[in-house]
This record gives sequence, structure tokens and C-alpha cells, in this order.
Amino acid sequence: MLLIRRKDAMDIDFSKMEFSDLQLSTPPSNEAEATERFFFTEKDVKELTHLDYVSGIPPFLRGPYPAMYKARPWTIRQYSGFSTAEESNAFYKKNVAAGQKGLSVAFDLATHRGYDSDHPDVASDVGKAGVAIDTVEDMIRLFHGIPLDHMSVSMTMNGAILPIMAFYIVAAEEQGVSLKKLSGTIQNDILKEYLVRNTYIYPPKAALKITSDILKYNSEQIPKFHNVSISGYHMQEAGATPDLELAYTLCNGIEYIKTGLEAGLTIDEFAPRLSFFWGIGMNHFEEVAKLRAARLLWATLIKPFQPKNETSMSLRAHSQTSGWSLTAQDPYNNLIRTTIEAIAAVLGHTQSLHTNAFDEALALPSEYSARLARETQLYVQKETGLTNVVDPLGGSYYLENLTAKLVEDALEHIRQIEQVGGMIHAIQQGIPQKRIEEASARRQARIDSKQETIIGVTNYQLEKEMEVDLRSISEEVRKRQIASLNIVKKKRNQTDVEHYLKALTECAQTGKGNLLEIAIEAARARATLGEISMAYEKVVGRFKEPITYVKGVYKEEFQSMNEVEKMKRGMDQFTRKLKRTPSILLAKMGQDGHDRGIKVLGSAFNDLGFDVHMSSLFQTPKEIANQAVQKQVDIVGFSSLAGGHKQLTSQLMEEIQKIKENQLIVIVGGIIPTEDIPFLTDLGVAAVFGPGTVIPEAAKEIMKILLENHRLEKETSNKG
Ligand code: MLC
Ligand code: 5AD
Repeated sequence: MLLIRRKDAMDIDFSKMEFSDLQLSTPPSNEAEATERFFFTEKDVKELTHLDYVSGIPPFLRGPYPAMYKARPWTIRQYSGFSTAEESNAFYKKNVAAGQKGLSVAFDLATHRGYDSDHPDVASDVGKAGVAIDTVEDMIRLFHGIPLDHMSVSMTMNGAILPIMAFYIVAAEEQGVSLKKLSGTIQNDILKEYLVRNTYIYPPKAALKITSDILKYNSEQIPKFHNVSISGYHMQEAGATPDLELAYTLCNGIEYIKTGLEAGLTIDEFAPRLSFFWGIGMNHFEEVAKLRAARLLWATLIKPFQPKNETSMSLRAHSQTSGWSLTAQDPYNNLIRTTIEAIAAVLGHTQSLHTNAFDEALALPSEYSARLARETQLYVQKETGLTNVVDPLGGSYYLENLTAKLVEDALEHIRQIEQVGGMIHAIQQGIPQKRIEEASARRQARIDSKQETIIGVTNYQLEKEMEVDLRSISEEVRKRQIASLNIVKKKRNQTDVEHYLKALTECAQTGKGNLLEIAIEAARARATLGEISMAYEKVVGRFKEPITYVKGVYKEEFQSMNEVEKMKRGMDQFTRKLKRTPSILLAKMGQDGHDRGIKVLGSAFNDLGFDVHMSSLFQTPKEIANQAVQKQVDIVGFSSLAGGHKQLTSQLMEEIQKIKENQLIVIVGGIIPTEDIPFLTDLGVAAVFGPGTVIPEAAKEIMKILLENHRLEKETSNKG
């Protein structure tokens, strides 16, 4: 507590010392003004009314439970899943034995999008970004030896929620577990899929009908289950600032409240089982403040619905450290980033936490990186004393001020959304999407122009990157998956299957009956995930949307004009020679819906002077090759973040080779393990850009490749 070091320190009589002696004298007024934004005093919190709030009662600012972690620490819940159900099951069991407390299932993208593993459009996705589930038999294998009445299980599923929820219910039944004893969470937050995450299947209205039926069925039959996990995480990953993440997530929450009420439930019948999900990035205090502000705001927003049960107003949340904040460069640094983020989640009082693995930007977690990630939580929980006090940062001038500011900023965004009639209308008008895209393009421009530092990327780079053992998923997984799918199809009673699928389609047509109830019957009869999804899709169709990007923002924020100028020289040379600007088709293939990267590229390349064409999501290699020819682009830039790069690039190159006289340049970017780069260049890929690539530098390299390309020489000589 000794604040001032004196020369005669040894002469001080500490027992008589009064702290008033040590108070700072008033700083000169100009200095006070200058320091206003980074020095906080009592003055900054004087007006705040929330300082006396306690935890465990509305508005829950300081925590949803009275004694918080002193009574029960947060759940260590690592999100994972890969390959087949057997392999994921073995991994789960090992993790639980090593200190994990709850499960959190990651499904592969084929499953998310409602396709069985034998569907031709998902050949590159099976078992890659999560576990492949085709039938209830897979779900039974996934939880073999894990008693579902004793393990709380979260499942991240949104699009194919009907078959997955049905499979889980039937798997529990076949374990002999009463539905009343099941505890867990299904993400079921379809609105944010249209906003940012993109694993939707159906159009919004049809998807919300499923949400409504699930709320009805689960509230009655599985009372301990959390039926929507309303996610801000994916907004943050897509580039949202904390105030946007807060506001838009809560707005989605309000839409689910309306959905539940319209389904005929009372607020207290379902609101206590809505939960939230936050992303936790590197801005430490802002993230702590965000979790506190969220609870205060949710309680305030729910109050007008007049709940009788206070728990309806209590926001409980899972958090995950930020995947986006982690780097492919010098990857062990990510352990430190994740630790800092985990501590913010804990200081903000999350109920459940996933800590990312250090190899996040390179591949799915390996056994080793997953262990270190899990143990990060064990250190924080068991060795730091952070669980001993409720809201230990409460009362900090800075934190309280920040909490109040986030509440205010988020409320302003919430009002704007309400003004257009709520989130569904706002999404249809593209309002929140645009705000998030702008924030993301700005942030990238700040990083690329080194206004923001990322260790190992913008500064302090390693001369030689170290090698890391990565998990890779064999192409054999798909074959194994298809073989077990065929066994199930052979053994089942086909008439029963067809009967229930027809009933599902009829329910979709007439609106009579509960979709989940029928999906459960279909699951019992061993209908597949693809069949159940299609029974609904037949009536409501599949949702498609173009990828959009914002213009002008990247350039406005990018302040290192030197880099741009260097790139522009190549561009000018090109334009002079060919009397046109270079053109690029930015492409997404397979079921990988991660589009933050491609949107930012669209913005930056447009602002740097390229003629940018953007594919839709979920394209096949053939579709991309055709679009490239039709639009006569110079380059195809394929962005891959879900592990399908080898297969999809091979197919794309084959398709391109089929096109006569073609000289298209192909570049690949995204999560590409270093060891895969030779494979891609052998296929004829001109350049591979990993995460952390500075966009103007990539553009410069692309200009160089372009200028060396002989197709252009031909074009020039024709013009010449
Ligand atoms: C807890 N309890 C307490 C207490 N703490 N009681 C008294 N005092 C305390 N301090 C009680 C609770 O009331 C509850 O009992 C029980 O203990 C469990 O606590 P909880 O707080 O409900 O925790 P948990 O079961 O872990 O649930 C947390 C949750 C839930 C509500 C946030 O929805 C959840 O686990 N979500 C996880 C979501 C997830 O994993 N998502 C991954 C997304 S990854 P009772 O009796 O009330 O139940 C992703 C990435 C991608 O999406 O692919 O894009
Ligand atoms: N296993 C573990 N973590 C995963 N993530 C996505 N899929 C998996 C998986 N199968 C994590 C990453 C990513 C976030 C969306 O979830 O951290 O950033």
C-alpha cells in the first residue's frame, strides 16, 4: 500500500502513518483534462446507480448466483468433436477422466447443413470440423458409456436441429434415462446463423417454426434442458465490437422470447432455460464489463414481460475464448492469450467455459493442445484464488464506468433494431450484418497498417516458424461413415421410415402437430439425418444468400499508405498494359460457411482497386470454375477454413483444366497447415496465404504473379 517512495523511507514510523499523508495533490487542470480518458476516479462513477447491487437477485449485474464460484465453480466444458462417433466418444471419456466437467459436442459441417455423409456435396466435409452423425446409431455410439442422466451435454446445432435433438432424445431413451433427468443445452439459435455463422438450412420463418416446436416440446418433456443458447460469440468472431455483440445477441434473445410466448408458453415456462454464449477476446476489462452489462440489460429487458420467477430474468452464460484472436504464427503464444481471456471470462462470472487450444489457427485441437487448453482452466480454478470472492473487480472506477458505457451503447443499438420492428426485420434489411462487416474491415485495416499490434504477426515475428504436430482427419472417415450408414438402412423397416417422413412433410404443410415429436418417431425408426431434414426442406425450401462486403471502410481506416502505394505500382503497370483493372473471383466451396475472411478480402481488394466478384457460399468446384469463366476473371481466390482445402482444390483444378485455353490463376487462403502447402502448389496453385497475411502484401504478390502470367501477355499482344 506504500504509494510513494521516500528517500528517508527507513525512518518512517509505519504504525503512526496515515494514508491521508500519501494522497496525491490535485493535478493541474490541463493535465487532468488530458488524462480524463485513461484515469478514472470516484467522480466517474458518482452518477452510477448500480454500485450497490448484489449478486443472486435481479438485475444480477454482479452474478446470477449469491455466492457464485464459492458455492460452485463454473463448468469446464471443452467444445470438441471430430471424425466418427467412436473416436469422439473415446476422446470425451479421456477428457472427463482428466478434469473436464461437461461435454460440448461439435458436429461436422455435413451434419450441420442436413446432409448424410454419402451426399456428393459434402465429400470434403465429413468428420472434418466436428463429428459426423447420420443416424441415431451414431448418437448412441457418441455417448456410449457416458450416462446422460449424470453428464450435462451441450450440442452446437442450429440448422439440423430437428434430427439432432430427436437423435439425442432417442439415445437417452435407449440408455434407459428418463427425459426429466437430462440436463444440457442445444444451441438452437438460428437467427445468428443468418447474421454471421451461416449453418442454416431453411428460410428464417420456417426455421423459427422449428424453434417454436422445440420450445414447446422441451419445456414440457425435458424441463432441465436449455433450449436456446443465444450466441454473441459468432458475432465477435465475425468482427463485432463488444457493444454490437451485446446488443444484437440480446435482440435475438427478445425474438426467442416472442417466439415462446407466441407458442403459447408463459414467460416462466421457458425463459429460465434460455442461456447465452459469449466470445471473450483480448480487451480484458471490456470483456469483464460486457458479461456484467449483459446480465443487467437482460434483466431489464425481461422485466416488462412480468415474470413471476426471478430466474426468468437471470442471464446465465457459456463463454469461449476467442478463436479469431489466436495466430498461426508463433502458436505457443496462444496459450498466453487464452489464459488472459479465460481470466476475463471468470472475472465476468461465466457459468461454463471453453478455452481454445493453441493450435486453433492451424487445425482442430490435437490431444496435447486440448490437454493444455483444459488445464488452463484447472489452473485458474484451483491455483489462483479467483473463485474465493464474488465479482472481485466490482467497484473499480474504470470497470464500473466501462460497464455503464457498454450498457448505454448497447441500448442505443437495441433501440435502433426495435425501431425497424425487431431483429428479424433488421436482418432482412441487412442492418446488423453491415455494422459487423464495417467493424471487421476497420479492424483488419488497423492491423494491416500496424496501428494495432499482434505479437508474432505485425511485430516481433519469428525468423523461422516452429513445427507443431497437428491433428489431421483422414479421408477414410467418410468411407467408414458411409459403410455404417448403409448397415442402418439395410436393417431398418423401410415402411415405418417412410411413414414417419411423410408425417413430417404433412406437418410442415399443414402446421398441425409438433415437428420434433414426429422427428423423434422417425429417429426411432432409424430415419437418417438427411432424410429427416429433406422431409421438411421439401416443403419450405433451402435458404440461399449472396456474400456481401462493405466498400470504402478498409481504405479509410488503413493509414500506412506506403504499403498501398507499393501495391498500386503493380496495379498501374497492369492497367497501362491491359487498359483494364485486374479481376478476382473470391470463392467459398463445400459446406464451410466461415465468411469473415472473404468479406474482409472483398472490402480490401475492392478498395485497393481490384474488380471483385464474390461467389455465394456452399459452391461446388464445378460451379466456381464456371463462374470464373463466365465472369472472365484473372484470378480465383479460394478461402478455406474448415479443412476441405486439399480435396476441394484438387477438384477445382480438375474442373479448370477441363476448360479449353484456360490460364486462370488460383490462389488459396485460410487455415492451411504448412505441410499441405506443397500438395497445393503441386496442383498448380500460384500462392497460399495463411491466417495473419497482411492484405496489401498479398495483393502486391498477386500483382506480381499476374504480371508474370503469359495469358496476359497474349491479351496484351492482341491489344497491341
Ligand atoms: C451453479 N449452480 C449453482 C451455482 N452455480 N447453485 C448455487 N450457487 C451457485 N453458485 C447450479 C445451477 O443452478 C444449476 O442447477 C447447476 O448448478 C449447474 O449450473 P449452471 O450454471 O446451470 O451451469 P451449466 O450446467 O454448466 O450450464 C451453463 C449454461 C448452459 C446455462 C450456460 O447453457 C451451457 O452449458 N452452455 C454451454 C454451451 C456450449 O457449450 N456451447 C458451445 C458453443 S461452441 P439447476 O438445477 O438450476 O440446473 C460454438 C462454436 C461453433 O458454437 O462451432 O461455432
Ligand atoms: N473441436 C474443437 N474446437 C472447435 N472449434 C470449432 N470446431 C471445433 C472442434 N471440432 C472452435 C474453434 C472455433 C470456434 C468456432 O470453435 O475455437 O474458433
